[in-house]
Amino acid sequence: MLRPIISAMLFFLAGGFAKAQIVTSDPSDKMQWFEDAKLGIFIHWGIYSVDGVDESWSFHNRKMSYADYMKQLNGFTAKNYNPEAWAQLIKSSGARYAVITTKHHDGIALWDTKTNNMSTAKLTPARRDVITPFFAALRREGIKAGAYFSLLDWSHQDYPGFLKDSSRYQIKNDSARWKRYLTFYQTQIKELSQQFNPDLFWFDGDWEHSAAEWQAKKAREMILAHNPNAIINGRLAGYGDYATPEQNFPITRPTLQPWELCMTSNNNWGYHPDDSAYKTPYELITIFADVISNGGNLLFDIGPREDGWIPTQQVHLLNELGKWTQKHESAIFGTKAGLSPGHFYGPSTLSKDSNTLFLFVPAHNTGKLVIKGLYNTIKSISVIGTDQLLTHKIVGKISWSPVPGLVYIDDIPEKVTDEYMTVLEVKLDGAIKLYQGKGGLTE
Ligand code: JFZ
Repeated sequence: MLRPIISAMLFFLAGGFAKAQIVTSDPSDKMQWFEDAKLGIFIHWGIYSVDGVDESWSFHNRKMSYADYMKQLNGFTAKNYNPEAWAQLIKSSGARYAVITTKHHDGIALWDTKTNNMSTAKLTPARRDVITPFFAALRREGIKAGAYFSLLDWSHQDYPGFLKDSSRYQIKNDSARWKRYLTFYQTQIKELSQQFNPDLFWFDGDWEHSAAEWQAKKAREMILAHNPNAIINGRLAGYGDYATPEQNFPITRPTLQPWELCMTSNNNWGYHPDDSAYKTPYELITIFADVISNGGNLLFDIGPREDGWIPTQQVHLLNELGKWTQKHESAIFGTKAGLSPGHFYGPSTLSKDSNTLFLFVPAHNTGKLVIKGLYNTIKSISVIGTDQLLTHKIVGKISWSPVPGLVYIDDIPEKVTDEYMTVLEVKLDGAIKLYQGKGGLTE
């Protein structure tokens, strides 16, 4: 996916796996806030929240007619929209950034674009740009503000794609028409840059064309010319700054760092009142722990209703997540990827200096926790959010062998376990040193 970037990358080892650095004029530390942030909130808001249908895909997939889909314009009111309350909810979840759909594949902009009249400002009863007040509220709360933008626009007359298995035209047969589309979308990106100066551009919909067709390199350069610190996600046809698996949790640790998993709260991105398949707070928190254990960020999605109301289950998820992230702040934010399963069967993170190891244990875990292959001496083990200390025992250490013994940690008393995940802080005598041999004398 990030192939053009990969070929232009320097690889160096950081914390045991490859870290990608793009050779451009980007400030070298521009990714730092993102890597430390760990948690972002994704917002899918658009006219699809009027009838609660699939965002853009419902007409594209011919589940409903384009005309019926567009009738939703008349129902988008934003009448209870409270951007400050949204920002506070996001803040209370512990998230350090938010990404909102400024325009989905349906082509309806949520800001007052000058390129056409396809916007909430021009065609809906809301009659306004809903992005400006949200970005302002995020920034008041100290939250980084990201703009989701769909490169493809199924509503635009100069865009080749429209309904599934059909197209308006072929680029090769009408390059002038495609040129007009490129100018259109790039003008919209310029508007976003100039009006909102997003900390993060989250592109989507690149799959319908190649990097060359999209002029992806040019789009990247345009953004960075305006703000060299802007971060671009991995869906600009290879010209992004980080990788984005979606929904599907990677089984092996992504080699390309940083990375971000975006994930729905039920099984839909946008408001879908018929979808009650919500993740539980326990599922959300264990998934989040798994993501940060592997060095990634979680971009967790909510889908507000047309009036700006956020479904109760989503508010509940964010509140529960917030209680947990606040209690375990030191184990989450500003940490780096933890141990591989060979060393510990569960999620873990490491402090930046590698002197502290954080072990994440599912609620009401029974049975002994074991760390394998740890050379360091443990100074202390404590249960975060409590004053409980735990003892440990070194098992199977032969004095003349280089192989470290196994660390068996004492049971966590039930009374100090967390409802979702208990986190242990393991203080080491220095930077972590791991044995990764096969157990033999010479390895
Ligand atoms: C896209 C959109 O089509 C969808 O509506 C939503 O906005 C989501 C966040 O992004 O869907 C995708 C994009 C990329 C992949 C899968 C679905 N992918 O890379 O596998």
